[in-house]
Amino acid sequence: MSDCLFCKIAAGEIPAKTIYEDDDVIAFHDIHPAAPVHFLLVPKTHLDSLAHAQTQHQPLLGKMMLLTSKLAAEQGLSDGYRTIINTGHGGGQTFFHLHMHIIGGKTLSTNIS
Ligand code: IU
Repeated sequence: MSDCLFCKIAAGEIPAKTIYEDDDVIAFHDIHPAAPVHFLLVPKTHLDSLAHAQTQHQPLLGKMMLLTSKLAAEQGLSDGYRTIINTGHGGGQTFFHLHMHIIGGKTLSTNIS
């Protein structure tokens, strides 16, 4: 999507603090970290949200899930981490290009609301 900032980051048109990139995904540090480590894992293809994913995206979504442990380990999250995908306005999503938050580096609350 031409006016999507995450698409522009994925295309290398806008800089980000990138920690990982391959043909399918890019991961970069969140500009407003909610914890000592907070990065986003973003598919390069534009999907507004998880609710827009279809069967054809299953391998991509699986890849993202499996990548979290590798990237979390590389960021020093040896004691664990949290993954969050906010979906839609009601789910707290504010930026409408699918992204997974990976958060850690402190003991996180067990309250997920
Ligand atoms: P949400 O799940 O849509 O609420 O999260 C959007 C996140 O994207 C939020 O944590 C922002 O700080 C983050 N973000 C960013 O890292 N870089 C940007 O240029 C923009 C948003 I716009």
